[in-house]
Amino acid sequence: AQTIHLAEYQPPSHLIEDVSLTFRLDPKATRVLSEIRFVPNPAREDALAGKADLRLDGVQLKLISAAIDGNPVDVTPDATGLTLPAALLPAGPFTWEAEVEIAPAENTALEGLYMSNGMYCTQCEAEGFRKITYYLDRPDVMAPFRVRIESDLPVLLSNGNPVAAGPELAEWEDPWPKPAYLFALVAGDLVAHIDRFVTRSGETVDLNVWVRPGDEGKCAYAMDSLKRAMKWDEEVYGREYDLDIFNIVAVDDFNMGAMENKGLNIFNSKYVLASPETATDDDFARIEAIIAHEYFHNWTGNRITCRDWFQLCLKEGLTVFRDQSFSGDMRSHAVKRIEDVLDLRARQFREDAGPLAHPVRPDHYQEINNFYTATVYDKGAEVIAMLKRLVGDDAYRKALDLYFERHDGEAATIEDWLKVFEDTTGRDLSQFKRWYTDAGTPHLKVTDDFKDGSYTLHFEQETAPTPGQAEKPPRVIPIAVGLLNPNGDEVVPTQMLEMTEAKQSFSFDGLAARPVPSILRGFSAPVILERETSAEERAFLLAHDTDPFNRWEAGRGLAKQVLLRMVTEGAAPAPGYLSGIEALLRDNGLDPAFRALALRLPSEDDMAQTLHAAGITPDPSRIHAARQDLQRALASQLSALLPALYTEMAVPGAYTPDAAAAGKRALRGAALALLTRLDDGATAQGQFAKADNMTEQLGALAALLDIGKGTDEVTAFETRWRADRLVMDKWFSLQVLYAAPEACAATAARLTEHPDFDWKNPNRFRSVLGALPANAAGFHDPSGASYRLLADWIIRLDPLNPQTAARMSSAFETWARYDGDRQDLICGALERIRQTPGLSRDLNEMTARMLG
Ligand code: B3K
Ligand code: ZN
Repeated sequence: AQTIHLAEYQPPSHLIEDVSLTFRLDPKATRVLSEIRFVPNPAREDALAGKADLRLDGVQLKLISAAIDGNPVDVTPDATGLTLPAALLPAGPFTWEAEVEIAPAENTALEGLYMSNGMYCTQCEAEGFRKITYYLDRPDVMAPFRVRIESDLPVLLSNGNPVAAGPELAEWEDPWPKPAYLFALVAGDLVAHIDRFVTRSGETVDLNVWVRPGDEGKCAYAMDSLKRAMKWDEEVYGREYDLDIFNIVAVDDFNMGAMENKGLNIFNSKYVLASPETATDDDFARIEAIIAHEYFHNWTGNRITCRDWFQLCLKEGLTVFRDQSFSGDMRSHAVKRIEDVLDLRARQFREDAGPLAHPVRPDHYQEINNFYTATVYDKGAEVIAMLKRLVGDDAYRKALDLYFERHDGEAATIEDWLKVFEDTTGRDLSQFKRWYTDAGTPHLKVTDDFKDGSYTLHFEQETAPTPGQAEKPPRVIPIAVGLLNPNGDEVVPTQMLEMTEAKQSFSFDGLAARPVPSILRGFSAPVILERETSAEERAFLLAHDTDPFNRWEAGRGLAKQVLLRMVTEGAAPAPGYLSGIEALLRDNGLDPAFRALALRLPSEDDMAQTLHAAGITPDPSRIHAARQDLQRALASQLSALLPALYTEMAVPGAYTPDAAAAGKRALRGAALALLTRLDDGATAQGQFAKADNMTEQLGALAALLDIGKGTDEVTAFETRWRADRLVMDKWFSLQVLYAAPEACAATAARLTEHPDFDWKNPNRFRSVLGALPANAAGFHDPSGASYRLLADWIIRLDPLNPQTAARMSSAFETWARYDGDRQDLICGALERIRQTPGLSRDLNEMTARMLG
């Protein structure tokens, strides 16, 4: 396959002044009529001189007819598009008209125009529009669109504002120039949950959340989140909405979470539909975050878009950073930060440490869909958070104002983005830019000394080579540091140290005694901190640190130390850790959500990563056993406290999804998981039987499955929820997640035989085959059965849906961590995928990168 390079960027030969599309919808033979006004690009001399061919993208299209300025032209498309030779093109602007035929009902890749439960919908990012008609399908070509939809379906939607409607007809006009990847169309038998929003400047916007009949009762939270996001963007970023109407549509068959199409966001129904009975607290929080994320794209992504797909982090990193700030404002910044860092380490650090490592701004790809990654999204957000820490809040806001003013209506680059910060602050950001161009997670080694009242921290940064990048020059690292007195008081409040050298020291004078340092507060940079820290010092920080992130981090570090010694030396759980956690749990002044996080042990995959980084080959079965032992030790340490905590954290009254109630339920759920190990599941069985919300019902079921019980509850759950697709996804996934290691593959295989295992639905596919790698000991069972099962299913899915198949294959990215037998088994599975005839470009690239 062809590799595309950032360095080879060329402006398009032509620009587009406007686009008019007509859709005659039919499942097997939809006709798409396009009328596109092209002009030679003034930035391309060859085009101005009439010497540039016009190459249009087009994939799986049946060309019916084509004309230029009304004169029929005879062109022969190939597999990826068609070329209009320069000789055929008028000197100035001209109109291209084409009629093509496509078959949405046969589109299983869920890219382009496809059908889901009788409803038509689209997904065009990144390059799906070329499956709809011939076009310059690249983000730097922006145009206003007019769309006419002809269909007998009752609801017909597209981007922008509605301009005409008639029997079996609707017309939409989007005045804001946009790239084709933001195009959307929806047609179906849908009902709306409606509301309105008045913008800061007094414009009324109609808001609709469109769902299948029967789901109307599950839209309120999505709508409420949308209105809060709209208000927040006005208040915090000064950004108002810019159309008369904003539509959100929930679709059951969707490759990812959601899509920010202009004025017509399309969502995986999982991130829209919620009721207390069917959605957990985590579901509610994710809905709030994703609704906000897609809405925020209206400015960061749509009004200002990306010049090319290498700049993906320009919109994604920034929009993730914005949605994280929003959720923090809506809930708790401390808790949100811990959750985000947990996620970053679990997915992005893991990616950065393996064969799929790539820069936040990659410089080459074969299939762009393979680069919607934790690195581009989550590390992309971290880079912006660091930039904000370095320049300060006021300068950040000024830079953003300039960004919106300078680049509105444009397709921009990371260089443009950094330039607005350089222009507003006068800083030189050339070294900072390495965060965008260099892959890998820096390791930050710290030592310290104390002499004559002066305390010095010595830092050393080092980043291991990543694929294609051997040299890693030092980066700018903002290190937030505070110092505590041995009595627990803070002597030096948080300071932002700015490290720019490979080795650098910072001193603090006038101290009466040797302080205890609290380093990298708030996780001020996405690095791996390495410092020899005694268990006593961690316990001290767990008890006294004023920075909530580092307080949590101290407990985390202790837990890892304890687990590590349990795994490698068969040591008993250290009493210092157990009592430290107990003291924290007993502190009623602490947010329950925070306490719940402190009680959560590092995941098995996290421990495997930690062991590997320490030069020890991880054995997933031993990690699993040690983690189970530690849970039991925690349960017995806390045996006096747990029943009280469980009762105290009960939330009286009707369920509400707010952060305070959710935090109490989280702590109650964590207490239940431990209590279940003491009372043989009695409390969990009781909770399961009478829970009036999904958080408590699912929490009880998970607690039971984790101790090898819950058979009756699994059946009862299925009977009750069989008709609810989203709840059944949870049912499928929980059984795989909590299966005993040796039974995991068989459990997953059995579930794939279930009559409701509709493997063509990505949510259902992920609920079983995505849960398999999430059960670390089960996935890495020495028999290799899980590796084989996952590979079988990836091979089966690939011809239908390459995007989802390729994404699932990254479960194998950690093969190099493990022992020789497991390496052979994993690489064997990957090799088998790679050798499959007719493999997609997506999977071909993924397997090649993983196998090297
Ligand atoms: N921009 C979309 C992701 C598109 C993925 C294409 N493979 C959702 C988002 O990040 O908001
Ligand atoms: Zn996004």
